Amino acid sequence: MARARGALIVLEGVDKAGKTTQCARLVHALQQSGRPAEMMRFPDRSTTIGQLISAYLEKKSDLEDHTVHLLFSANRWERVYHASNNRGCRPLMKKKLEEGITLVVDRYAFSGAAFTSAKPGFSLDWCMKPDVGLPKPDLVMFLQLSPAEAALRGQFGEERYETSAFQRAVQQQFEELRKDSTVNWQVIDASQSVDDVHKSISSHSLHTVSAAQSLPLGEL
Ligand code: DGP
Repeated sequence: MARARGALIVLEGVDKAGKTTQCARLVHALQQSGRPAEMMRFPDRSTTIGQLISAYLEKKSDLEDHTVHLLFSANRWERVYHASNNRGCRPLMKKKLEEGITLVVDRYAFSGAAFTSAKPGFSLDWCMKPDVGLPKPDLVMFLQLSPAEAALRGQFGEERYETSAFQRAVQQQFEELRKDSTVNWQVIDASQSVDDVHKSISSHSLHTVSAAQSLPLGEL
């Protein structure tokens, strides 16, 4: 009998919403309850494409906006399938899900669309196109935090995009994206304590992990 697949769970939100902390806590909680789980994050700066993105974000290089958008998307695609001619590479997203491992992903295609469409001259529709065909998350939790509250959590760093004005524009684009009812969005109030946010995220995730076992993995 085929093994039940793992769930694809994504956390999205503006910078400082607590995504990385919550992804790590969720993976730990799932593992503690006997459910195999691993964390992934995008951009994955460890690959060749990821290094180009990292240099761009750190403002060590400048790239044309369409070009960098496609690089972010390519960085997701390269982590989806196993590159069979690449010796020693790790089994990737699709294989892990098929092996029954739940993947908890820190940012995905929705960040891609929200961040690029926050720039002048980019439509959400165009921005989603390069990610069409990627595995569709079973659950996308949006950590809701106003840009004003995010700013109180500390200064933005030196990376590109880390300004309050740009983050406000990103937030608006996420609001548009959340209108897509074909995606299982859940909004989580990220202004609560870390423990309360975790409880909320865990409860949505446990439900999703069980439900995903009997559902085929969709495509964006
Ligand atoms: P992080 O490593 O999670 O701090 O993300 C790095 C920055 O890159 C953050 O400001 C969000 C932004 N970002 C993440 N994914 C994408 C994407 O696909 N496209 C664009 N343009 N920006 C992205």
